[in-house]
Amino acid sequence: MLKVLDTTLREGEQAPQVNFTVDEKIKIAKLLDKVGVDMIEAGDPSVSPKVFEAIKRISSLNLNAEIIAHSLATKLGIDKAKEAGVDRVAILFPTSKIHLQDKVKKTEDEAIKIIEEHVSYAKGLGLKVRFTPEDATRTEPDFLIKACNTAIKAGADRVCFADTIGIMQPHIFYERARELKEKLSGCEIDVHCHNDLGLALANTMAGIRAGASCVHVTVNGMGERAGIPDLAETIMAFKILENSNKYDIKRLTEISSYVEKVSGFFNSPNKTIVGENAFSHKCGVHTNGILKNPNTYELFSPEIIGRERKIIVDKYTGKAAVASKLKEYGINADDEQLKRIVEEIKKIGDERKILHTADIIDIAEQVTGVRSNIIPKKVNALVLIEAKSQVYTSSIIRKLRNFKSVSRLFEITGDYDISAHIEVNNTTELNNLIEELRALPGVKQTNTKLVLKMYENSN
Ligand code: HCA
Ligand code: CU
Repeated sequence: MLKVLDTTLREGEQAPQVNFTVDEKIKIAKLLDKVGVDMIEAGDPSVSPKVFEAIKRISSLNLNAEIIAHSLATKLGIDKAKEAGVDRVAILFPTSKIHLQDKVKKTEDEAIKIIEEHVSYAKGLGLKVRFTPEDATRTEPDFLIKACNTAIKAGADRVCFADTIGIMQPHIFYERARELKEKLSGCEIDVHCHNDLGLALANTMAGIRAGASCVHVTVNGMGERAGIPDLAETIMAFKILENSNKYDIKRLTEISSYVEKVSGFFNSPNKTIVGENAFSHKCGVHTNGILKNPNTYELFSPEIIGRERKIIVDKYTGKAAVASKLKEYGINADDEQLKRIVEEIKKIGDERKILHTADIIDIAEQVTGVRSNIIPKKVNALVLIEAKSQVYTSSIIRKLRNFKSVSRLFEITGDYDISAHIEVNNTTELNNLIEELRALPGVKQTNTKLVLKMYENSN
């Protein structure tokens, strides 16, 4: 059975500027467990006392997932993993010529001895062991097999085929992983693919085809450099392409947002599955199709992961989408009026960038001659935020950028440091959001101004 290993707390925290608190790590581990991931790589306990503490506390939570500590091939590191109470230690030692010669300055024979010694040591402490030959994809195949077999003989029951610098492409990765699977008879293989050329998930899928039984991911794809496959996209690829229904896909957005919020590492709008635009349709040709049958342009329905499809109205939009938007606002327009409304919308789109709901309503009122008493469906507010004196305003800004309902942020002078423009669906949501903003680390106090009317300057 295919397994997912999430390493947000180890590889993910290796992303620039990402540092989780112990409590945040515990919450992430619990959320991952609810998604149903099979293994959680909770960190390398030798990195710092807090990393150690987090691993120890996560190990004691009795989650369903197997808890793993990462470690270099040192007895001290392995002892710490044992002390942290994990189920398994993942021992890392490089095997490629460049890493052996230029980084750790060891010969191949010395490497074999180190691997043998440390895997048996960990096994002797009663830990399950995964061996990761670092830079495996650049390792000469015969030596890779030799190093892995050494680890297996010494007690490792999993080895990880790591594409440490993201150099692979699917057909080559498939062949290499298959060779490994065949020659390491019986041993389970993990794949850990870096995204330096954007091929991490493609290589990962090829690895599965080749017989790997566990794939490494992080929430939002965080990690060193360009990171590794994203948890949500990997699980959805399993579901859609491999028919795997093992994981709770409704929780993918929740965990992605939480990790965005506490890491300050935010997703681009076009990010697969969890990105703001992942289910938006804009061009008239597309929206026309979508409104008739969503399968025309959707691989799967956003509802299955608890998201909503969005129809964007602007100069690319055709009559069908505008008519459906007007219907949403309770506005009636006949065919001729609809044509004129679309023309006006196109004009605005050509003049400036973003078309707001108020613009569409305004145009519809002018064209139909009927004044609609439309109360804006959304609640807008300006939240003024004061930062604690020892905190950088920019670090709060970074966190605020991850709240989907925060549309604009200003650093300001005066009694407050930040002004955040927020748009939510109702006052309950507003209340919840303000509570969340107040609870953000570094925020001293907030002051909220409700927006009654909003005007956009057209020049
Ligand atoms: C690292 C190396 C690693 C290890 C992968 C693994 C890699 O950053 O410490 O243990 O499976 O990419 O080689 O992440
Ligand atoms: Cu890595």
